[in-house]
Amino acid sequence: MRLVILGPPGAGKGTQAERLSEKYGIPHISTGDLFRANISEGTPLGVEAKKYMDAGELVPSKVTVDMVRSRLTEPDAKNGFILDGFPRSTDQADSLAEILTERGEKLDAVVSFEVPEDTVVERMLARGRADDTEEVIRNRMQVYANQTAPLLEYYGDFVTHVDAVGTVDEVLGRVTAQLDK
Ligand code: B4P
Repeated sequence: MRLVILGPPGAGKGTQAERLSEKYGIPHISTGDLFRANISEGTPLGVEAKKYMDAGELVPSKVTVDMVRSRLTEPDAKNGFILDGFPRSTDQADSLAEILTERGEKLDAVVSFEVPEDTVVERMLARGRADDTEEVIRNRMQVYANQTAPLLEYYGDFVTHVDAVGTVDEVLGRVTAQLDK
C-alpha cells in the first residue's frame, strides 16, 4: 500500500502513521522526523532545515523533495510506504507524482485527518516539542491553511476524510476501517 497522510500540524499524523506502519508492515516516512534526525546529527541539511522549522515555515521544497526521493530508494519502500507530512504543498505533490511515475507506481490512498484548531493546539502544547511554542504553532497553522490545505482540492475525490478527534485507538479504528475497504 502506498499512502499519504494529510492534516494540520499536531493532527496526529505521526502517531497514526507509526501504528499503521506496524499493522501493514510498510515503512513510516515522516519528513519531520527525517529533518529532526538531520538536526540531531548536525548535517548541513539539518542546519538548513532548523532555520525554517524553528519559525514554523516549510523547509524549501527542493531539499525536501530530494530527501524524500532518496529515502524512497531504500529497499524497505519497494512494496509500499506511508508518507507522513509530505507533500505539504501542491508543488511537492507534483514532485511526488513525478517520482511515482518514474517508479511506475501510483498512490493507493490519501487520508486527511480532520481536527478542530483548538484540539491540535492543545495536543501540541502538551507535546512541547521545540517548535511547539504558541507563536510558532500559530504560524504553522497559517502556513497549513495557505500552502497545505489546497492539497485537499488537488487530490479531490481521491481523499479519504477521517475524523481525528478521539483517542488514538478510536482514530486508528476509523482509519483502518476505511483503508481495509
Ligand atoms: P511534523 O514533524 O510533520 O509535525 P506535525 O505536523 O506538528 O505533527 P503530527 O501531525 O505528526 O502530530 P503528532 O502525531 O506528533 O512537521 C514539523 C515541521 O517540519 C513543519 O512545521 C515544517 O517546518 C517541517 N516539515 C515537515 N515536512 C515538511 C515538508 N514536506 N515540507 C516542508 N517542511 C516540512 O501528534 C501531535 C501530538 O498529539 C502528540 O503529542 C501526540 O501524542 C498527540 N496525539 C496524537 N493523537 C492524539 C489523540 N488521538 N488524542 C490525544 N492526543 C493525541
